[in-house]
Order: sequence, then structure tokens, then C-alpha cells
Amino acid sequence: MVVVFPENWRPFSFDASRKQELIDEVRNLKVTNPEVQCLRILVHGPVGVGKSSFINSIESIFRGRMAQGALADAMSGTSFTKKFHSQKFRDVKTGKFLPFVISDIMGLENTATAGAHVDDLMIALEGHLKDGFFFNPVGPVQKENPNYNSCPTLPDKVHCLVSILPADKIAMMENEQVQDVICKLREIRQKATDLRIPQVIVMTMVDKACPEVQKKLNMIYRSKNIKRKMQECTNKLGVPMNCVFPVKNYHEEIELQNDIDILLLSALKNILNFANDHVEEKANY
Ligand SMILES: Nc1nc2c(ncn2[C@@H]2O[C@H](COP(=O)(O)OP(=O)(O)O)[C@@H](O)[C@H]2O)c(=O)[nH]1
Ligand SMILES: [Mg+2]
Repeated sequence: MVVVFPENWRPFSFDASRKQELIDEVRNLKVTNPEVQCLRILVHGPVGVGKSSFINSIESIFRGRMAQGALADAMSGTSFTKKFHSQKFRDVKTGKFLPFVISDIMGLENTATAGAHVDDLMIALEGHLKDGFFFNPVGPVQKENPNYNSCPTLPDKVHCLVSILPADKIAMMENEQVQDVICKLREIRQKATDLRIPQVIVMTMVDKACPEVQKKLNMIYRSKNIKRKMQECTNKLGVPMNCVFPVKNYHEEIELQNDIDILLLSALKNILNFANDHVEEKANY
């Protein structure tokens, strides 16, 4: 059975020079609304799908070496701690922070707290959570918490919502428990749509979903498996195909690799452009 297309179905280049071009595009990004200094990206999704690894992988690319800021932080709390944290990214070339942060609400994916997930995410989307906000694991968000921002302005709000889904398990996401997760993801997506926040899907674990891609990552846009998995993602969440970005996160490697970086950077560049479009649109109101 032929498992690959003869050509890329999505035009894409893995040329050696591409990584530098993409890094420069991200590095030179100018937020077009002067009110906003830093674009805010919120990642969410079921447990174990690669959210922390995605953030760590981006950090690694800009540090020029493996890094695990998001993971280290995620493990530092007690088991029921849910803390809001925005990861900054230092650019090894300039020594400065890049003009974006990525947040991941730690611990929210636990089934015990799943009920709180949707409300907490909605509040995060609207920019009510300052860094270091601790959730009460059982009750509603405490508005008297010093890290609760009761009057968020555009710079505090989320500018792009990223749903992370795993390529290898997306087809299995039919059983009841997972169906529940998908319903929640859809509910959050609807809220983001109401707020006109752009949304993308980052599809991780592509190496586990296709043996050809596991052998050579640059086969990604020739793989029939991967295309099918991406279509399943769009069907599940209703995000269009051109907003689905397949990536492989760093998980076992100890050195950076061009092909891994190019896919991640391409996803990041698009996410940042959508976020920038959003803050620009808000400036015109
Ligand atoms: N093969 C593979 N494993 C991955 C990938 N992304 C993450 N992982 C692994 O999947 C597990 C869960 O990842 P993690 O980032 O902790 O997921 P989170 O719970 O969503 O934050 C870890 O063991 C990672 O090393 C990927 O793209 N491919
Ligand atoms: Mg995590």
C-alpha cells in the first residue's frame, strides 16, 4: 500500500536556509498595535499531549540548546496546585526576551478538576489571570486573589488560542471520556470565537502516527496518514485545515535538528501572525 503522495500536498520547504529565515521572521516581528508589547498565546488540550514539550521545544530553538523551563516549572507545585504561568523566551543572539509569551494552565487537565477547566480557561482567555495566580482546586476562581486582574486590558488578554492534539491518539478520541474532553475543547473554542480570538491546532506526536515520518520528518507533507490525522483534527474541533500545524516536539533528542525546528518555527510564525492580526484589529475599534 502506498502511504505517501508523490509530492508535498502542502507546499513547504525544509531547505537548510529555512530555519534561519524563520528565526529571523520571529525575531524581527513587530507587534503592530503600540498598546501591546507582548503577544499572549494560550495553549490547552488533554493531559500528556505534549503541551509542555511544545513550549520547551520553542525555548530550546531560541536558546540554541535543549531547555525545559515549562516542564521544570510544571513539576514544582504540589499535586493539586494549579498555577498560571507565562513562559518567556530569551533569544540567545540578542540576550533579550522575544515579544511573545506562551501560557499553559498547569494541572487543569486532571479529570478530578476537569469541571473547573472550562471556566478557568474562559477567565484566562479574558486576561483575568496574572502570572503566579493559584487556583482553588475545588471552588470557583477567587476574585479577591491578588493575582486576579479584575479589569484586564488588551495587553493582558489572550491573542491566540492553541489547541494541542496528538496525531497518534486523535482517532481513538471517540470513547466517552475523551468525547467529554472534545466537548470541552469545543466549548472553549466557541468562547474564543465570541471574543474574536484566533485559534489554531498544533498536532503533536507525528512521529508516532506515521512510520515514514518517524524515519524522515521531511516526509510530513507527503504522508497520507498525517493528512488524514489533520483532517480528523479539523473535524473534531471545526478549525480549518490551514490552521492545523503538525509538529514533532523534542522528547528524546539531545541536539537540535533542523527539520524539527523548521516545522515548529513555521507553526510559531503563523500563530504569532494570527495573534498580531488580532491585536491590530482591536486597535482599529
Ligand atoms: N514521540 C513523541 N513524544 C512526544 C512528543 N511531544 C511530547 N512527547 C512526549 O509525550 C509525553 C507528554 O508530554 P508533555 O509535554 O509532558 O505533555 P502535557 O501533559 O500536554 O504537557 C512526554 O513523555 C513527552 O516526552 C512528540 O511530538 N513525539
Ligand atoms: Mg504539561
